[in-house]
Amino acid sequence: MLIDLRSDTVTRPTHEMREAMHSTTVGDDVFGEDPAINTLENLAANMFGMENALFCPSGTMTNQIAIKCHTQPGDEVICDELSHVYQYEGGGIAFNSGASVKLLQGDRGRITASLVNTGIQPDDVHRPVSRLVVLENTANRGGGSCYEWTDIQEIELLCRQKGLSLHLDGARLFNALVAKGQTPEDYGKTFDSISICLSKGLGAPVGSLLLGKKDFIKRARRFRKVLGGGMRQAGSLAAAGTYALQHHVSRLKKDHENARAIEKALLEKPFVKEVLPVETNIVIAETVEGFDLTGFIEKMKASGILFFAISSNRFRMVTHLDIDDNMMNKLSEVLKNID
Ligand code: TLP
Repeated sequence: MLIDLRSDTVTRPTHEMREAMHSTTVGDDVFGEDPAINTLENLAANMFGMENALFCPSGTMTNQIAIKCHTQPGDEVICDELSHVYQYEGGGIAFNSGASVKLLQGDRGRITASLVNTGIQPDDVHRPVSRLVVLENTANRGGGSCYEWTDIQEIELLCRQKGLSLHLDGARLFNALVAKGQTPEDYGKTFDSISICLSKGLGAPVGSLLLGKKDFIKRARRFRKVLGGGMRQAGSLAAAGTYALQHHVSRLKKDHENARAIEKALLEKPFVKEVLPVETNIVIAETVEGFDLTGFIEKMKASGILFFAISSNRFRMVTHLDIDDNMMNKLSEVLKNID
């Protein structure tokens, strides 16, 4: 039995999801003629009360297209220093948009209106032009931390006052909605654009959606083509995404329970100094000084348990659809016997 906690991206489509993929009708999406993709885009746009949606191959692409649409070269993007858009998208903000980045030191990947305010550049020819704020919810490197709704509202208000656009990297937004009891409609009313991933906690094999106003998505569709992301008969992938949105949202609470159980088990280990408070499906733990993290990861791997170090003294475990109770029991047994 392999227990793969490296990421929630590793899930494989369930039998029912494969059935949905198999039985769908497809067409050429670059011509706007794939019925399954049109269905998925409409479903997501309606869910969030937003005008339109665009199906893309990845969350990196939806984020990068959004940043491209919101900015001009020389503009500045404001985000937390741990943000995926800055840390893990290959320098795409510079590469694709020619924009610079103002990094803020938030709390576990989350920023506040007052922090954003400190990051806004004065109107001065020497400075880049502050143009866009990007939030990430849940915050991956914050250990799956979630925003309080009031904090988001304050940031939105500031953006409106200062003429900044507001984008959400919602790769794991559904985890946040389930954990916090928030609604997609509230997010749809608040953000100028939202990226959601179908291929993480929701368990689809591929795909992300970019949501926004009609004109915005029209421009986004053009950039998707420029980046080579126009996918033709990709309706089977979209059918998996539709199935995921319809059947895999409420079950995320099970992943959150499993993550909390892992947190509890890790806190009992003397080599664990700290676990970032677990709010959703990501567990990030810090080890005590001098601990052989590489050796620990190797030993766990030998017992069939996979996960990554994210720095010399921190590791990450992510729960998901393919982690069942048997695996959780085995993980707990293995952990008990390891020092
Ligand atoms: N995150 C992956 C890795 O890239 C780190 C993971 O295993 O967690 N936004 C956030 C917050 C993400 O965590 C990710 C993927 C993305 C965007 C990008 O999604 P994809 O992989 O579809 O490009």
